[in-house]
Amino acid sequence: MLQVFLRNTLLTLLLLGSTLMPTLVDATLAKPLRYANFPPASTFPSMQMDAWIAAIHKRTQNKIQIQTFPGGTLLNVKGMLRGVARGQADIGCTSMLYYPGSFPLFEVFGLPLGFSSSSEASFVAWEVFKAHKPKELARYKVLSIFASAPSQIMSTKPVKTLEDVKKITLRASGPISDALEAIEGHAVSIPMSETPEALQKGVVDGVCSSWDTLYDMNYAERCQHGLSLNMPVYPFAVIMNKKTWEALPEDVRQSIDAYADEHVRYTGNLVDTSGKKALDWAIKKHNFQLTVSTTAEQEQIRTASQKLIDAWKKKAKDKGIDAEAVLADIKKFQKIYQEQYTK
Ligand code: DTR
Repeated sequence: MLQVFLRNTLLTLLLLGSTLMPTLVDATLAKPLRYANFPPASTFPSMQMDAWIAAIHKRTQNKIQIQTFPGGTLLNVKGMLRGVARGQADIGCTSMLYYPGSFPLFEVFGLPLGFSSSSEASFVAWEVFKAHKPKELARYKVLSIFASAPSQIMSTKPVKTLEDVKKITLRASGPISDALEAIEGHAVSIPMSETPEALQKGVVDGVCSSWDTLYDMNYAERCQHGLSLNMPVYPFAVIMNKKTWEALPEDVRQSIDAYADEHVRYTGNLVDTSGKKALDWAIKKHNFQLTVSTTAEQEQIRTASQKLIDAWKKKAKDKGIDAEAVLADIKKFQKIYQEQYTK
């Protein structure tokens, strides 16, 4: 009798277990993760977000669901870092140069280091992240690091030379504002998401950013003049709340990590292709007047902003960062990139 009872109980438990277990496991995944982004859906930071999600869905057979919030609809630039750390969003994407002092190592990417494309800068920034694991990002799970293409000038007023740059006020951010000031330009630090309003109100005459924004942010409509100066890039980080990361099943975490390198390449390529298309489109559709700076002008910028590299070294060392090692690694990874990806 007792045996029959025990056997039935065991069977019932096993049955219950097999039906309930997946439900319990799935419950942790049933709620979609919230991915916050600051610029509009039409821009590359939001496009890379959609591509990342599609890749992760495919690799995990839709084991996790992710809901997107572009255009600051969940967190804006100001709230992004704290919002992800506190779990208001599970994932967030932002540019590290928007928070002066918060990313002392990654500020190096806003310096004139001679990056020629987003693909190159993104590769190097991601490798530097993996090699140095900077303290400034330790409170998050870092899903990706990439960078914009070199920054150029787009202006409502004619701008053909470095002398013209001195006569206008440009929107930039962090070290890129400093680089403009080093050549006696006037910069106001404003995040990309707030730039259309600043342009519209005439707070700035133009924008210092990469060409993709001519189309994606529709700057070509207002800015009919451009000067290619190949100024520094803006580094980005995609960060995840640590608790969210730790609660994900091991196989999902592995799939996410396994895709990371490929995503950096994907994003670099996306930015470079969008930049070229945007420039062509602006010239054809809006009669965008492009001046290509001379080598002498580019050299002048590099010399003027050399002191910014020295200032960064000092600040970084004060924060315990091995600045020389970081700069040496940047050179090393630039070389690796040139050898592996441009031949
Ligand atoms: N250049 C940085 C980054 C950037 C380039 N394109 C976009 C589009 C949307 C947001 C940021 C960016 C900047 O100017 O902020």
